[in-house]
Parts: sequence; structure tokens; C-alpha cells
Amino acid sequence: MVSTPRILLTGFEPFGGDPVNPSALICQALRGQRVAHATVHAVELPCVFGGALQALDEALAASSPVLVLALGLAAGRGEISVERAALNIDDARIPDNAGAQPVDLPVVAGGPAAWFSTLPIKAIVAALRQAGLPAAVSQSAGTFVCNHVFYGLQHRLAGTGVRSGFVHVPLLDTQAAAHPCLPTLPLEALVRGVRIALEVALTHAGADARVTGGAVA
Ligand code: PCA
Repeated sequence: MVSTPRILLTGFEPFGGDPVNPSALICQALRGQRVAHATVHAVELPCVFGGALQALDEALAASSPVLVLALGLAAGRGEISVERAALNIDDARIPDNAGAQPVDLPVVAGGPAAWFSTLPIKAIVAALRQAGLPAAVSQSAGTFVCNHVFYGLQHRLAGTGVRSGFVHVPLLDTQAAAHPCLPTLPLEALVRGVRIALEVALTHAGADARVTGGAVA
């Protein structure tokens, strides 16, 4: 039997006192769905340094994906943020969900300073904007657990030919009351945006699009 190629889509459990994490809700919405010629294998990662990468390793082994997209929440961002680079640094502003707060430690001791996304990030931003969704390339995924997972993901898949990368999403509109003044988007828009990102990541061939992807000059 020939099985359908799998996309691994990861999100995070809630953290930092928020009762929900939109990245996990997007995973729930897309779990088992068909995107282009592939099927979505969706996994929720713990918001824990180390533990998140263990869960990622299990998910990679269980799914043997052709594409991996990791998602996380970036409260305060107004756009769907397609991340360009992961830094080899853990530097936590708040404790993770296991109480750890690493400061200035490498994600992978002796690893390169950074890994780039292997997704066509500009083509994804262009497709999202074409669909009427706010989107931008982000030049930093921060130094908390999202960057930790992004770096670990790129480190694991380097040279394999499996495309992988990270997208940060804004808060949900349902979280607006708890976060006055911060930008939000409805879940429907986030799910639609992530589906577009997956489609482009799977099907875009050749050089990345030549559009400017930055949020601010
Ligand atoms: N966002 C955090 C960790 C989990 C999440 O969804 C971050 O940006 O690092």
C-alpha cells in the first residue's frame, strides 16, 4: 500500500498564563486534512525547553514527513509572521511550563549560530497577502521555546531535503479582552493562512519569490 505523504504541523500548549494557544487550535483544525497531495499530522508540543524537542523527535519519527511547519503564538504581532532564522540561543524572559528559565545557553552546544528556514518564505508571504491576510517575514523568532524548537527542527533536518520552518501567529480575537491594545485575528483567518502556507511550501518550486517581506523598514 502506498501511503499519502505527510506534513508534520506542530503547535504549542498554552503558556504564560493564557488559557489557550492559537497555534494548538490551528493544529486541531487542520489535523487529518488533505493539503495538495499530503495529509496533515498535527501534534501539540509542551512549552518546555528540552521537552518540546523530545516531543518533536517522537513526532518526526512517527510521521516521516515531507514537510514540517512549526507554529507558535507571538502576542503583540499583528501579522502572520513567517520566520527567517533560528538562533542557537535559549534566553527566557519568563519560566517555561516546567519552571525552567535558561539564560544565554545554546540550544545545541557546538551548533552553528543560526539556521535559516528552508521554506519559500517570501512566496508564502506573497500568497498570504494575495489572500487578504496580514503577513510579513520576521527576522527573529525570539529566544524562548519557539526559537528553541525552530532551531532544533532546522538542525535535525539540515541536509535532508525535507523543507521546514516556523510561523508565529497573532493572538486570537477571543483573547482580546485579556490583552487590550494588542492586535488579534480570528481563528478562521489563522487556519486559512496556515493552510495557504502549507500549500505554497509543498508546491513552490525554484527560487523564492522576490518580494519584500519585512514588516518595517
Ligand atoms: N510561543 C512562545 C512559546 C510557545 C508559543 O506558542 C514563543 O514564541 O517562544
